[in-house]
Amino acid sequence: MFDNLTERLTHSFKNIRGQGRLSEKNIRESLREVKKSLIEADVAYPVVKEIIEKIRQQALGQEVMASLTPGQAFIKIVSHILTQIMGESPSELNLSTQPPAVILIAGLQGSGKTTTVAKLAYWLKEQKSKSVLITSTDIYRPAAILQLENLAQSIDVLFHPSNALQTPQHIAESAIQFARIKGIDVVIIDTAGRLHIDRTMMEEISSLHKATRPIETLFVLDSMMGQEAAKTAKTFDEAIPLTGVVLTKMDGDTRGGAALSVKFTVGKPIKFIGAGEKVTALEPFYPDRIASRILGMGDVLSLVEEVQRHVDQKSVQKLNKKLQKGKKFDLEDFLSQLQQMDKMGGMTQLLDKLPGGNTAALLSSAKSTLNEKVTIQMKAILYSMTKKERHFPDLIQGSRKRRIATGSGTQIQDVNRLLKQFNQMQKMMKRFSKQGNMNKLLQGLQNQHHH
Ligand SMILES: Nc1nc2c(ncn2[C@@H]2O[C@H](COP(=O)(O)OP(=O)(O)OP(=O)(O)O)[C@@H](O)[C@H]2O)c(=O)[nH]1
Ligand SMILES: [Mg+2]
Repeated sequence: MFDNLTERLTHSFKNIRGQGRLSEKNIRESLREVKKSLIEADVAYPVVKEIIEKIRQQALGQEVMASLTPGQAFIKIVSHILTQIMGESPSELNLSTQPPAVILIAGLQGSGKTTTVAKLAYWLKEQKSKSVLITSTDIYRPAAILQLENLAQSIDVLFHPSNALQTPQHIAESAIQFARIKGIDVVIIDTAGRLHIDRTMMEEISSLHKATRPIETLFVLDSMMGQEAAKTAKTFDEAIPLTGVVLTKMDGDTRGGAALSVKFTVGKPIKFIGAGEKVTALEPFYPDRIASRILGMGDVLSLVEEVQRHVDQKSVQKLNKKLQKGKKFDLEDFLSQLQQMDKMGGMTQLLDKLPGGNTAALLSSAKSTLNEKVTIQMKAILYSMTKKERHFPDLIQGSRKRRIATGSGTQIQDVNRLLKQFNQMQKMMKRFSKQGNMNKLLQGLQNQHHH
């Protein structure tokens, strides 16, 4: 996410020289670079102009505090402006209405609507403890209704059945009625996608909107469409009043233009971002956090939250205690770490959020080795060991190695590689345990972020 933009921007800050004040002269080159990076990131041109103008206004004559370099002072301003352009404060989902609160999901074909319906239902159920009913009005694409039904089953939320002979309006109305009778908190309505915005599509969604009176009408946008995406949302908003945007496929978008363009172009806030195919890959959109992510400062807040949400605190404490007693981190602990990472929805997603600097460099080398396929292989190898071997890794030699490789369907080299990575990790753990514990590590990251 944002990789290219981050790299370019970080580079542009390095050029600011001099002391004391930011002046036209010492920011000129950087401003030009910022502008170029934004254009390359596919940010819509009017948005680029606005951002640059605002940065210039704020930067000129700005006193640089003694503890900061001019480059840092400039970053702070850029971060502030990027936050502003994406929406001053985070826009929460509004559900305050007589239940059921209806959420209508709209968007072009393949943008990720159906996936988003499931992600949102799961998020509401898990994070907001809401009862949720989902239903599909996509009577056009074969198997569209079944797709949502399967998703509903996988996340264990209620599904209101429908079929291709019913009208979208009828489906939606009966789902809402059912939810009202059963006292269900939220109804999410999936709709059919179209290749282009056309009259029929607009008329259908507009009458669906009138009939269901949703409190939230969310437009699902594929972020890989870049600034083109923002334009579609604008057209759509003219037909039915949108309350917000969900930006999907952020995991595949390295440019980041859509995130910066939507609010300014459409006038509607981004409420969520989707970054992956799994149902857990949805997060509320926090402009300030995204701005710092864009600027390579990482997103420590989301990281801490995510860690708290998913990491089994008990097992972390157990490991801390063990390490503090001077005991060694063994392969059994390694396995339980890998299992934890699974819960966190994959290593890569997590590492994306870490701030720059040494820690990030260290971890990004872990990132290249720890992609999900490798993790699966590692687990297979670990499961093929006996518990005793996991506790006493030194036992793993010659014939044992061969047995483990065969048992896990891997090669001896793979087993060796895992043992080598484990040794490195063991060293890292030793360092952490000397400093204190995992929480201290996180605190350290947080302080780094605030400075
Ligand atoms: N990588 C990634 N893929 C996603 C994301 N959201 C959705 N997808 C994928 O995009 C494809 C289309 O998703 P759907 O949810 O079926 O899209 P849709 O808008 O309902 O499509 P139609 O109903 O045909 O208009 C699927 O393969 C999804 O797995 C995301 O955030 N990241
Ligand atoms: Mg769909």
